[in-house]
Amino acid sequence: MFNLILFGPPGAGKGTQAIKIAEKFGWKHVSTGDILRAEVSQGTPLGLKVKSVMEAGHLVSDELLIEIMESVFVKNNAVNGFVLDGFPRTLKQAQELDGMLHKLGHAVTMVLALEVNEEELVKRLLKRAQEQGRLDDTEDVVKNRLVQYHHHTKPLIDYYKEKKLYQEVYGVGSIEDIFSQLCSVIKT
Ligand code: B4P
Repeated sequence: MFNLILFGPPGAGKGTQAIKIAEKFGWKHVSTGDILRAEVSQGTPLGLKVKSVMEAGHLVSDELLIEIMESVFVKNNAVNGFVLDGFPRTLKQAQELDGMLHKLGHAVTMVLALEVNEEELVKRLLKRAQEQGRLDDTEDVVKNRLVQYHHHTKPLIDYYKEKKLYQEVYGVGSIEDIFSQLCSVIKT
């Protein structure tokens, strides 16, 4: 089973590229951001719990994310690959993911990071705010999401570099060009 983590700061294009990769390789796309947003819009108990956290641009607790991912793996035990988009985002989540996959007899296959400068990230997210009105795309919240990324998520680069799983692709340019670069480094 191919377990690809698509990694990068908010706005790097993870969601955009994850959908295309999952379609091309026939893998299951799992976006923890999408899962959480669906809970919020349906007003479930989980959604009510995480709404204000997400709107402030903070990370949802590791415990909740781990619970969500455990159920994703249970429900999708017949797939031949995963594209994980937005998970893991903390060291604790990364360690728990290793444990979950290990129990299933699997492991992370590769971590592909989209490298995008901060000016471009802010530009993209503010554009999306105008187009889609996502509540966590306002200027202050975007800044906070970037702070959270630097503080909690960026350290995962070293974690995966040590495991020799980490690879970077330049994430500025056309969506199609970036997609073909990503595909060229995915060796199935
Ligand atoms: P996510 O939904 O994962 O939000 P994100 O990091 O901003 O990534 P997204 O997928 O939206 O951006 P993308 O780069 O695709 O998370 C939202 C929130 O959920 C978090 O802040 C947190 O609160 C919570 N959460 C989720 N997972 C969590 C976890 N594991 N632990 C704790 N909390 C968690 O796209 C950005 C924009 O750029 C789009 O408009 C796109 O069209 C555009 N774009 C893409 N590629 C482009 C290109 N090449 N050129 C120009 N624009 C491009």
